[in-house]
Amino acid sequence: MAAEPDCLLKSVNSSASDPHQSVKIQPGPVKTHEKAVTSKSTDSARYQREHPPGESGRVLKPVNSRPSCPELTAPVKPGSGKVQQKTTTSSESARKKWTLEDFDIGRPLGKGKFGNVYLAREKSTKYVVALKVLFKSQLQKAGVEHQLRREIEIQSHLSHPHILRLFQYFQDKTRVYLVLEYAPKGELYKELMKNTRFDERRTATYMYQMTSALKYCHSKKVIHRDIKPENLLLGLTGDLKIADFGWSVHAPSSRRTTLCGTLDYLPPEMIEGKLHDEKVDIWSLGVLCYEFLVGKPPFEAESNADTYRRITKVDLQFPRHVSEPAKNLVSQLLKHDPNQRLSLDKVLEHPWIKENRLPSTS
Ligand code: AK6
Repeated sequence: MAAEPDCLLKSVNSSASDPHQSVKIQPGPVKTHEKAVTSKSTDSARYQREHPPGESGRVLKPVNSRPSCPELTAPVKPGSGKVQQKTTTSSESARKKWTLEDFDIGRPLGKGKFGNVYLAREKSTKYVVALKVLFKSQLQKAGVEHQLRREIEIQSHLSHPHILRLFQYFQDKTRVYLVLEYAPKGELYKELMKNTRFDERRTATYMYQMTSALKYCHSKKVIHRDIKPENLLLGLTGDLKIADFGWSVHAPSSRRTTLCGTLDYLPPEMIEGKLHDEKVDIWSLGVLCYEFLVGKPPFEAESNADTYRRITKVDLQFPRHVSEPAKNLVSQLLKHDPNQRLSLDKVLEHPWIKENRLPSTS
């Protein structure tokens, strides 16, 4: 288990040389762990393009690339000893903290409530990332420091080809920086708007990728990923990446349905104030599949009250163009009783998914 990054944000009102401000550099090559996840990782391909063999020096590395190695996810306090990697090239590299100086900053990728996301490149490795800049004052005002800490803690335990990586975080006096995986093909909801809806092959492919990512999350006891289209990004090969917290990237007005988007994806048990578990994600998966196929979520209505009503009644209707096998899958996901919903394993094995999904590109 990684330590909670509890030193985060503490230096808001203290000096810039807060001794607890601690972010570490990972020495050694980054590509080794990519292969464990996927044989054709785009990150690893990019790494190889940008890091000729034999190049040494510090390399940006996922905080979560080694679940068995808690030191890699825990902040390192100055003076707490040397970094454990045998590949350490110098004590300087082991001690080096990330700062803004380590990055060339490029174009903005998105605006958010607490700050913006920029394309950025780590200077020494030329590794391209998305750098999210959050203002401590705004985080404090909104009372979300704890939420951010929790998100970082969760994220540090996740490593999956269809979940956006959090590589590192660091901070200065006024800001917190999240070093995130860059998803070159951008936001999925824009693709959906451009295309109105996706065909069954594309939908089945996304559904397979979502399901495998959710299965991974559930195996780590992480539930309720906010899986509406706004929170999904596309990698270099068009593969899907769950990039939660879309709300803090996009302005609320970036999409008409954003304000009621959370309602559209809520399962009956949450609306009805009942206890809920990981099966809420299976419901959301059904809503997502419908929205991909149809172009709008299944229970959309004029008012929130009407949406709630339609959800609790599971008032589900399909346009004629949706095939029977696709309807079969969505109907089995959108069951009022959480225990009646198809398991994630059965989603992966569903005939419509198996027949329509395109081979993995990630
Ligand atoms: C954008 C792109 C990449 C990257 C793991 C903030 C928070 C209070 C995240 C976050 C982890 C944490 C947070 C956000 C994300 C994103 C897009 C997604 O802000 N947490 C305040 C509490 C919690 O990911 N993820 O923000 S940022 C990115 C684009 C745009 C085009 N391509 N690739």
